[in-house]
This record gives sequence, structure tokens and C-alpha cells, in this order.
Amino acid sequence: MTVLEKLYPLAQEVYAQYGVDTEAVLAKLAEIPLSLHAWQGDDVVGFESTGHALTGGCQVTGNYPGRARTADELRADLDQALKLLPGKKLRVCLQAHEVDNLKPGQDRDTFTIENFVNWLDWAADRKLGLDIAPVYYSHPKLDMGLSLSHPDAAIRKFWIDHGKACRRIAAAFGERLGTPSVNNVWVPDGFKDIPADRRAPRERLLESLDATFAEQLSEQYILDAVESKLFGIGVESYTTGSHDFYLTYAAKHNKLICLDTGHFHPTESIADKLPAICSQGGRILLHISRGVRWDSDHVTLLDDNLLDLARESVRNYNGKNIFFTLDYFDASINRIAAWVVGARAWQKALLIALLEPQGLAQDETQGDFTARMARREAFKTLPWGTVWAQYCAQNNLPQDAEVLAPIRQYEKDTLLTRG
Ligand code: RNT
Ligand code: ZN
Repeated sequence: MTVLEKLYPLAQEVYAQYGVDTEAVLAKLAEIPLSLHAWQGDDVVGFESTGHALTGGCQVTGNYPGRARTADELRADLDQALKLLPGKKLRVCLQAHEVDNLKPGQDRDTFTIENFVNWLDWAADRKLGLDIAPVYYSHPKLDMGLSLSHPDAAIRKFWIDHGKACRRIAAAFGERLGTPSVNNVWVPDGFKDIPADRRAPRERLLESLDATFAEQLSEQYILDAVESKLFGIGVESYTTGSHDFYLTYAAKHNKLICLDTGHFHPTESIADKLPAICSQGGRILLHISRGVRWDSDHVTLLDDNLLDLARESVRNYNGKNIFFTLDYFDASINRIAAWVVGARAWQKALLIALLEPQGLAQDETQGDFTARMARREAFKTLPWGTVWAQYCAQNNLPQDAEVLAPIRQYEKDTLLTRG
């Protein structure tokens, strides 16, 4: 008998005393989809042969060996990460420049599903869902830091066409894979210094968004999201696509609002936004990352912010109103470990939230804030770690402490052979 085989029944008993069925919780956890962000594997560089410099304020730091240089390498790396993750509904989210099969001279405004067939076949083979994001940065047509809100209609048209192309690709993903593809629009547009006109760029962005979304595509295949941001490097004074702007847009046009955990004031609670939006029927795409002092896109770890986010996620999730995608990029560590550790941290946070005994809300409605505090504190030390270990074992996956060995092996065999 292993230690876990002795421990798990005891943990089950502890939870049963609180009215929590750990097996039911694990079954529920396995059904919550998670989209793994491909861009952790290539440092958000993409695979267009032109190799545009990284612009638009996404900062990737570090030069750990083994970055994926081709889509084939990226798929191989994702395979390694996915092998180490539990869950029945795993997905992969692409940045559109992680394209392969580009024709010579083909630019983003003419991308089609033909450019993504390898991704699609790969995902279909593995029964993965696929999501996508058009890429409005790292390209010469991001001019003066502006894309969809650029004063020049020709530049706007290039980016509108890119957005339309990505929507059709997403719809093709969704149709073939049998699960709607989330297509997320984030533009870096904004100004470094105090703008003279805060309204006109937003009017242009509105017009561009309406044009991008004009084609009616079934929600059976594609779900559109718009991602807000407080500020970025180079756009410290003004971000066209602010939270107020996009929250209103999403509500008016029945889009998903993408909340990136790094895109708000550092002390603002993103968890609190979930019930605020979901209670009114809003739908959310969560970009889960860990901001260290700012939108630094660190690997997610099991900290208080993540736990709060997971708590509100399980309370508000109804199977079709919240979509979970990781969004961080750290090039100072093994990139596969970054995926696996970050994804597992989120899954553990969800598990802890799902295992939380009922009763706190009742304390609250009865005005017994003392009990609410005392019981919440007591719940923190319940044996969720054993339930997590059981989840890994049930899925024939290594425990957290064991994931590094296969990653190191792959690093030795594959990553370190890359130039
Ligand atoms: C940027 C947004 C966006 C990016 C990706 C790489 O601030 O968070 O989602 O992370 O486009
Ligand atoms: Zn994001």
C-alpha cells in the first residue's frame, strides 16, 4: 500500500464530515476546460519568416535555451506539457503569428485556415480544443503604436482584415473540433504621453471592431472576446481599449469581455469582477497570469490572488459563461516547466475552491461574521493536498514533485539540441 492509498481515504473522511464528496469534486474538476497558451513556448515571437521585432509592449525577458523556433517544435513542446496535465477538456490557444504553411509574401491580412491545417490536424488527433488571437503587434503596420485606431484608414483596413481572417480560422477550428473556438482581440493602441484627444481614437476603434465582427458566424463555432488593459510599456498615459471601453462594448454587442489578471491596478481584485459581470449574464474570458508589481506576466503560482480568482470562478461558472486561458511568458526558466507548473497551480486553486465546505454564506446572511471568519480560517488547512495527489494518481500522472524529471529528460534530448 502506498502512502497515498493510506492517506486518501482519511482525507475523504475528513471532507465527508464537512459534507464534501471528494470524488464528485474531482469529477467536476476534470470537466472544467483550460486553454494552454502556446506563446509561452516561443516567447511570443511567432513563426512568420520575416521575424518582426517584438513590439506592442509585451515584454519577454530571459534567454533560457530551447525556445521553439518552428510550429513543429512548438507542437512537440506542447505535447510534453500536455502529457503532464490532468483534465478532460484541455485546449490550446494560439497567437495568429504562430502560423505555419505561410506562402511566400503572405501577410496577416490574408491568413486562411490553409495556413493552420497542421495545427488543426494536431489538435484533432489529440482531441484538443483550439483558440486563437489575432496579433496586432510585432509588425511594421503597428504604426505610431496604433493598429485598429490608427488615423489612416488603409492601416486600419489591414488590421480589420487580419481580424476577419482570424475569425474565419477560429470558426473553422470550432467546426472541425466540435467545440467553439475563442477568438480574442487585444490591441496595444495607446499613447505614451498625455493625449490631445481621448475620444477620436476610441471612435475609430469602435468602427474597426464593428467592421471586424460584421460577418455573422455561429456561436456554435466561434466566440469573440475583447481584452482590456490599463496601460502598457510605451502607452503609459492612455490605452484606447481601456476596461470601461471594452466592458461597455462587450455588453452592447454580446461579446466575451477578456479580463487579464495583469491588466488592472495591482491592488484591484479581478475575482470581484466575476460576480459583477456574471450576475448580469455577462461572459468572461479570463487571462490568468501573475503580475509582480505590474503586468509582468509571471508564471501563475498558488497564491492568494489565484485562490480568490478560483473561488469566484467556481461560484459563477455555469459551463458556458467563463473561459479559462493562461497568459504568461517567462523566458528565464524551462518553458515546459512554466506551462506545467502554472497550469497545475490554477488547477489546484480550482480544486481548493471546489472542496470548500458550504456554510460561510449562511454565516454571512445570518450576520455571524465571527463564524464566517473563524470557519474560513479553519478551512484553509483541510487536506486538499492529498486530494490533489489522488487526482494526479487517478490520471496516471506524476505528482507535482515528480514533473521535473521528464521535463529535464526532454530538455536534454530535445531542447538543448536547438541552436
Ligand atoms: C497583452 C495581452 C495579450 C497578450 C498576448 C500575448 O497585454 O495580455 O493577451 O498577452 O497577446
Ligand atoms: Zn492577456
